[in-house]
Amino acid sequence: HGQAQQEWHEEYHRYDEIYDWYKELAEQCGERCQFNSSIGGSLEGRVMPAFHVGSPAVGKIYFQCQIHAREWISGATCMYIADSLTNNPEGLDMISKVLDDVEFIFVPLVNPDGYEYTWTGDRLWRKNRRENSGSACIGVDLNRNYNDHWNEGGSSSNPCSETYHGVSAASEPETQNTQSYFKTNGPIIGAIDWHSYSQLILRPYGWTNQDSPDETQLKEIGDEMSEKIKAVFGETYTSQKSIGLYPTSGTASDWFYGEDATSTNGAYRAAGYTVELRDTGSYGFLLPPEQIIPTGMENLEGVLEFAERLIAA
Ligand code: ING
Ligand code: ZN
Repeated sequence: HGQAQQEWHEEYHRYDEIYDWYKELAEQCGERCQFNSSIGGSLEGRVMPAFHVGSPAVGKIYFQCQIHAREWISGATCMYIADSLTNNPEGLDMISKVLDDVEFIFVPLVNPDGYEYTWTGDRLWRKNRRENSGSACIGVDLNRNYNDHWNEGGSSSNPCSETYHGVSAASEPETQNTQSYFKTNGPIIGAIDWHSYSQLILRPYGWTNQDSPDETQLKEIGDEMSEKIKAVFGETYTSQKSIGLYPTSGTASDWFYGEDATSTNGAYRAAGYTVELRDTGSYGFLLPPEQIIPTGMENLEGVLEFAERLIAA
């Protein structure tokens, strides 16, 4: 371990390699970890794995990664965080304590078809690879396809749009697989959908300007994560309400949170966030691999703060 893992986090990797990496991480970890080889298949038939580490004495925290194909730092950061939690290379007390209370669930490859396409076709592809009937344009934006206020603004009904919301709520297998895995593993106390770029910590809601019923607490958690992240290398991740960036609906993080008894997430009011990773625009989606480890290091501190706040809540 050690050196080999360090090198792993100095490059981006293909779908197959990432799948195998999580499988091995779980194998060498033993009974504290679990590898689920498939939570379901993508449109093109690629399996979507899940990785678990820790014990759920207090609760479960769910992370999903790479929902947007071109945001490579999302998947890379999830691997850095999964590795650090599992192997705790610095022997941090904080990590072993958190793992006694919390089970972390990673769905590392939410959009496997789109991700592979960024390696083989178009590096800046965002959506999945749905062939839309009646249109020559490909793809549904999975982060407008969740079953929470679907098609209520900030998404598009044009299949050619980057924010095309699909034919119906949760029409896409990748959306269905993540929704059902989240519910099967419920109740989830907190969840983060990892994106790039802009360095933001976004809390509910995206679909309305109203504060969520948990605004005070969710703001506090976001603000604290932002501080912890800044303390590592001085990077600013702005903590704000999601709609403050722009209105959206049908997003994963609003669905994680839900908002009332009619919510479909089966885990009423999980603390749901979207984190936008590095950078603020110099490289954008094309973040150099040298920034994987620093991005991972600062966000590991954010994650530990997130977990501790939720444990204390
Ligand atoms: N940005 C997110 C997007 O899906 C977002 C921002 C997510 C806003 C969730 C509100 C809620 O548009 C990127 N870069 O994908
Ligand atoms: Zn994104």
